[in-house]
Amino acid sequence: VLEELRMPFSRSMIGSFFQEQPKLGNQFLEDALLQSYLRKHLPPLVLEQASRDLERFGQRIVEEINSLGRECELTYLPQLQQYDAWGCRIDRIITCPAWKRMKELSAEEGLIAEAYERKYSSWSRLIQVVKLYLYSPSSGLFTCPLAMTDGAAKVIETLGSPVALQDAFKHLTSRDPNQFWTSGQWMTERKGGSDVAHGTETMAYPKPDGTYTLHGYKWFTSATDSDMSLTLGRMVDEQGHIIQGTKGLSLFYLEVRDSKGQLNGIEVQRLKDKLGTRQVPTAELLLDGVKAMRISPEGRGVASISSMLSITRIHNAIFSAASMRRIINLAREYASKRFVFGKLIKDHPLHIQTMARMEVEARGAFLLLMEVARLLGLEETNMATEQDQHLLRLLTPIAKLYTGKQAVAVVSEGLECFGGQGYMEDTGLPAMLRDAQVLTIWEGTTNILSLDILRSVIKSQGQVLSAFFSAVQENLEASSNVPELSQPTARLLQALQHLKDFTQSAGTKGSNFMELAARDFAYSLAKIFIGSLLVEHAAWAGATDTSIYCAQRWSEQDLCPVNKAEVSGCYSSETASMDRQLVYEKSPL
Ligand code: UCC
Ligand code: FAD
Repeated sequence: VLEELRMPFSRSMIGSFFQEQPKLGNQFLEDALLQSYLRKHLPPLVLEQASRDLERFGQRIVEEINSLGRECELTYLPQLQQYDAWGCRIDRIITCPAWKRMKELSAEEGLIAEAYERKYSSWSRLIQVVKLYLYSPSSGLFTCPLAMTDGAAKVIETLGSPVALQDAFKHLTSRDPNQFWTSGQWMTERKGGSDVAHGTETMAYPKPDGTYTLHGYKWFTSATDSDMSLTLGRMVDEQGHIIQGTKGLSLFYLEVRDSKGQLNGIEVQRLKDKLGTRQVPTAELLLDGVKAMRISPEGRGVASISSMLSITRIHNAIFSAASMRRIINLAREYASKRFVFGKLIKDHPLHIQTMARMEVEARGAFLLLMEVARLLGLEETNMATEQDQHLLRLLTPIAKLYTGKQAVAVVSEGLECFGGQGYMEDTGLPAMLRDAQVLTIWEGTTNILSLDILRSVIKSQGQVLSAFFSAVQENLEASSNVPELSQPTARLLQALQHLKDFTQSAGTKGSNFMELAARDFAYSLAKIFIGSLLVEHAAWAGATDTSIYCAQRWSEQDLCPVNKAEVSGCYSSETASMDRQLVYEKSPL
């Protein structure tokens, strides 16, 4: 009675209603598409073993890893201590204990090792990708150094594991936390992160013992607490001559510290103040006599580091797909707890329509990621056909650019699903949006990757496109016995035909035309390919009705934007000139 008489909001009472918060469940068990994908593709024995490990890992994420991930942003952000008490330059990057624990845990879980041990033959890569997919949103961005570590291991393997790099390879792929190394990837300089060939001012001076010293300034170096790095430098010959452009660049291996723990000719000038990825130390580095080993043939720096770029771009797609999945799963949880206008939000059809649209995007991104991982696994075990190899080359930039953009949109929509709470820092949700924004920038911006797609088409003399057309066709053939899939299949086939027509006519229109079409072309490739994967998955006898529904929804969008834009004359020189006038109206430039 006394309780009833007390006024709410009096003295220490702060109201009686408290919203139940969304809880993180085992992300492996909650992911219906992931489970059905694995059931569809993995051989039974691999499926059994992998599922057991993934379920265990999913639980470890809930019980241990997720809070460590939050700690990486909350405890203290990376700091740079440039001097010790006595004025000596030490350039120590201080990271929090949780960040260090992530490194140990990554080794324990074999997050890199899994892919290189190849215990499950070609499926090892896919299983590693799935583990990283579960881990990413809880990793406190530790997947950033892991991406580069994986990329460095891949470069060494691609170079044929030269003796001088075998030790580094062992460290990068170790399961022993005391032995495990992470790697950096130092490409970007002040003049250019996209145009690396003209932006690289770092000079590499040969020494009599065959090694080099590097002098330059690296403008962005992430996870600078790493043990080693791969970097680009311009070779200086004995007469002091250099070669400008890409032909002057070589690839170098360096260890960040020597055996006494002293920095190897490196000064950390400052840590970057970033919108997101705040847990990751990203530094500007002065290279002043860094001891390094050239690991590519002279002038083959960009070509040699491209195998690292391929891996890190796939990691970018992992983070993108995983961020979408995580925000949807949390929003789904929340919608079953938040009660408004007389019912739970999950019972408001408009809210569920919003979430269903996010779900379609997330499923599409996931299947594209899995396809890239599957193809990579085949390539790494010498089981890839020529078509598989061409397809992998093409799908890697497509997956990076498309899923990165999707992630920003879906995570943003996801925050809105929590109303005002989605904007509150202590929910952890805003960090997801801040972090997602980087996915379209680092590892190549959307435009640069669109141009990379053209590079792959030109270099293969169109073979990557032939592989693409064949693969889409094969994916769609799977649906012939499923009447509910006839309409999406017909739409996708029509879009494919438009794309074929476009590529044929584009061949006669010159490089300026294709450059202007590059982004729409990339989006068309992405939309059609993802659509074909959704259809192929839905046609599987074990798939659910929702898979069919998802393929139907996907196919309702404009699947070939490049076609419509071309018809409207968007890639003509007149349009380019009008674009310029529009953007720079009233500006003196
Ligand atoms: O941002 C960075 C790290 C962030 C932290 C890690 C996060 C990982 C995600 C984790 C999620 C949590 S590191 C910096 C990333 N930077 C970039 O991505 C650079 C973007 N710019 C480009 O991609 C440009 O297109 C360049 C640098 C590749 C352009 O260089 P060039 O030298 O002007 O290009 P060329 O002349 O066309 O190519 C030189 C050679 C050619 O080989 P050859 O001579 O045999 O014909 C190309 O075919 O390199 C080859 N090549 C490639 N090969 C170029 N790109 C590729 C490719 N993608 N694949 C295969
Ligand atoms: P620019 O190349 O100057 O591009 C500016 C704009 O111009 C972009 O929108 C781009 O799309 C557009 N553009 C450029 N060229 C063309 C073209 N030909 N056609 C059409 N559009 C074009 N780099 C590293 O090497 N190592 C790292 O560890 C690293 N970590 C990073 C961490 C963070 C948080 C960030 C934000 C960046 C990091 N980077 C790193 C740098 C990153 O890779 C570059 O910022 C990125 O590649 C873009 O290069 P840029 O900044 O020089 O932009």
